[in-house]
Amino acid sequence: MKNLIWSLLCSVLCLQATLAQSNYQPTTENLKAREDFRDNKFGIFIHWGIYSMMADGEWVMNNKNLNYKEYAKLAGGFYPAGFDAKEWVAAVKASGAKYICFTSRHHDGFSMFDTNYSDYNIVKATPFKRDVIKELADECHKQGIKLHFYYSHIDWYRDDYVPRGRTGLKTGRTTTGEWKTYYEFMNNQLTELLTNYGNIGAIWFDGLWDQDQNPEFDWELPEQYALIHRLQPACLIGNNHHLVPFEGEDIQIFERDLPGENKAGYSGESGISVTLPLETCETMNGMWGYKITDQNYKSTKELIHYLVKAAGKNANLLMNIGPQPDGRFPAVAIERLKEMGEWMNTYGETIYGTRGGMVPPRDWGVTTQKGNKLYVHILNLEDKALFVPLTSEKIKKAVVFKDKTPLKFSQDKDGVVLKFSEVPTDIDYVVELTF
Ligand code: FHN
Repeated sequence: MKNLIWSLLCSVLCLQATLAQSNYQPTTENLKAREDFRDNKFGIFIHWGIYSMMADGEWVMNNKNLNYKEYAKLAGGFYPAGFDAKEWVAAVKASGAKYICFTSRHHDGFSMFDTNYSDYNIVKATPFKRDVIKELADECHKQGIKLHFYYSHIDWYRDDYVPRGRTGLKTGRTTTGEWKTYYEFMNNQLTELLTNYGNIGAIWFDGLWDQDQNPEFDWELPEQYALIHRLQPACLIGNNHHLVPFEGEDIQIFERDLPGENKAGYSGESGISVTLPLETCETMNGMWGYKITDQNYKSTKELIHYLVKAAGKNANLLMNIGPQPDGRFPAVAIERLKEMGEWMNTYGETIYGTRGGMVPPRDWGVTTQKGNKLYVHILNLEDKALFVPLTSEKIKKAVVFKDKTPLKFSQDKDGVVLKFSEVPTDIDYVVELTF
């Protein structure tokens, strides 16, 4: 039954979006931005809001059925004295990531920027009184990091997010308002976000799935998308609706899974776009927003493997950090960023600007490709030889990427065999093939 409702929802939503946006023609700037986005390969997601004070993730309001008026009191005590945009951006830059996607407003409805359309924001409702998005934007522009905004379509605080979806039902908010005012509110905020903070790389929507039991619901996305593209034609639109992209969207998003996989259960969509850039987001520990009890951080090796596997599937990795209530990144996160950056300093050439390689992912690893080079990323091999099923190109040269030492290989009609003097044990043993 659930599946039936879900497929019905998908059909209605896809139809709505397709009909109304069938004329979407991305501008030249937008097409260029898509390619730059693909080239960048690696971004950092930042989930930060007043929920960090509860130290139990960004869904705490819903999960603990917190009354919205009581929850709002967190704002009165929010003074993240350790927040320093310069330090954040420097730490991100050190990892080799090229962009940040920051939660401008999450499902709890609290705006992390100075907005004229709600006083429930970081400048007007907290003693901190600083527009962290302004500081972050200035610093990103200064340090050459692109800035993207996460924007929730859901609101567990306002009374005009109607009809109710399937979450935030016990926050005590009334539903006396009208969708029309909520829709205007969102568009006004999006206008602010795309007017007051310089060039923005992407708007990353989330929450459409909240209405999956209400398939008739019209989110009026086409007009919203048109507004964004009118304000900043190069700004990419992504929507984490867990469906194949709608017309008007510029990237396809996956959550906690590589394209084509669905271990986490958020990626049941029926296809992978062959034209749009792909991005998958993943947490560094197990939670998006700061959670004090979750110290279960993935190792640097696991994170590098995820990045490399994403690149091998032609996708970017958007890796998440949940800053602490004091405004600092957790120390472990900073350590991981640093170590990933060290790896990227050596191997970035095999990741940035590449596309998924002509040899599809295998159990042993993946390939990436740029120009006449194929990079064979060996992540998991217990042998001194590797068969690479590459038949379309004649290989002229094989070297170990890190020191360019020549590697023995043979090629016949079935593919290439690479021969090693020892079993490769590097985090990612990269072989560069020239064809
Ligand atoms: O509900 C959100 C969640 O809090 C987080 O923002 C993630 C990030 O992909 N998206 C939603 C769940 O799909």
